[in-house]
Amino acid sequence: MQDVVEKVYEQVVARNRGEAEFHQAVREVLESLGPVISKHPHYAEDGLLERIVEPERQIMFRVPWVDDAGAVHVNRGFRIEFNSALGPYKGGLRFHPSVNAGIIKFLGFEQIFKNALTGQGIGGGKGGSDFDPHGRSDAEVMRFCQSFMTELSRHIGPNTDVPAGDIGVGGREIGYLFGQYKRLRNSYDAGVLTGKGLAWGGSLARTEATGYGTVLFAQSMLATKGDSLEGKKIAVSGAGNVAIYAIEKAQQLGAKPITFSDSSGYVVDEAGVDLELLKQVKEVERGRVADYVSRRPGARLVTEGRPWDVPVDVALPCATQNELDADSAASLLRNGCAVVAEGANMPCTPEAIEAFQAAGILYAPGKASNAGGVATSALEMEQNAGRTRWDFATAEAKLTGIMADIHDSCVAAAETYGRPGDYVLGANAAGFTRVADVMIAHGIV
Ligand code: NDP
Ligand code: 2IT
Repeated sequence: MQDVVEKVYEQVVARNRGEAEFHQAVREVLESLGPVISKHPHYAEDGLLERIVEPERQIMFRVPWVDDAGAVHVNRGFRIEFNSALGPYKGGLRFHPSVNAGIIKFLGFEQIFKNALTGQGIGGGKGGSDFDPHGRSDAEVMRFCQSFMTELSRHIGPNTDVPAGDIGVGGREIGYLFGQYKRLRNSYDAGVLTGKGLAWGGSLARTEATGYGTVLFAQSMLATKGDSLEGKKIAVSGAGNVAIYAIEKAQQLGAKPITFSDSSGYVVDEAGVDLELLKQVKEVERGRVADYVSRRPGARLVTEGRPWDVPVDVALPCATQNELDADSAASLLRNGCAVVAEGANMPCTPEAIEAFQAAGILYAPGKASNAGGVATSALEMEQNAGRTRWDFATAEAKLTGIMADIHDSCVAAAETYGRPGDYVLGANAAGFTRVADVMIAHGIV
């Protein structure tokens, strides 16, 4: 790392003790900025780097709620409003027991550059809670969401901060959150949340957008080599929103996804994933991956490890951070995997990324390849503001165009800064310069 960015990184570590994921996300961006700052030294002036790594505002709050048996639980809620240079803070809410300030900060930091890459008017933020929705009844989830929103509602608004879903937060949770927001504010601000139901302000294609976008990005990368996804075997991790729609788009493009996973293990289905069954098990029944295997002859469940030992051409990590490490990368490379596109946020460890780049395979960082979700959220905001609703084809065509533009701006930035084909440098440089230029225009704020 260059001296100037190294100093900023050291300050981040000293100031945010113990927040390993935040350090990791900052390091990855700052490491890319060396060539950018060498070419344009003004980006290191006026404390710009020091400002960009410091959230504009961090909110942490108590979330008390009562379970079905009458017992009181106290969770912790977070909203980190990281950067509003480009527009209202925008980013999801994650409900998972592993959530803490460092996790939300890493996600919020990534979101700044991801949102910038979309070319839309959205700043970066993230939030969530250490609440675990698994095994909770609808009524418990509703009471939790209502308590969470009772505090969050003071801080958000269609022009201020616009949350959406992430791990553990889908259509059901967004519904309960919106219901409580509307009640507290006495105002039908559809644009305050995205990922809404189609009957009350949601956008067609938002549910599909992240997974679809990730696969479209992989397809664009392959196209630079005169290749495509047609006939390729794919390993997908996760079995949630992103994984399911990555599988769907991959199948539409003639590829063959053969794995998926959740925290109980992974499934290998050499015949190709039965998507209708997977949706039934995960979206309708909220079941475990074992429920798929019990109904699908030929599929097997592996309860140890991750799907990266399965021989495939393409890997799409779509579960969570640091789920693909150096050993997994070595195993994918040994088996001839030539494309990795991140559907999750920061799923590959720095060592895994290094291995992919050293091997010269196509590797896309999540802030570029999974940006389709937030991009379609911004399209939802646009429809809400215009009190209109587009059909599926219109929304999907816009998503496809945005993903192609993100791909092309990563390629162009990687070339500008002297490392053609390096999507990490390309994504960080293109995202950073867009935010940085606007921060400079806004003065020292
Ligand atoms: P979901 O909650 O719908 O699904 C998450 C999936 O990943 C589940 O199968 C879950 O299994 C698994 N998973 C989560 N945490 C772990 C863990 N610690 N260990 C093993 N498995 C785990 O979330 P999404 O699909 O929305 O999100 C997946 C990833 O994509 C996240 O990194 C998220 O930040 C990212 N993302 C999401 C976007 C969106 O629009 N939803 C947009 C861009 C990125 P289990 O149920 O057993 O926990
Ligand atoms: O990580 C992400 O980009 C998301 N969870 C989606 C955020 C959004 O506001 O749609």
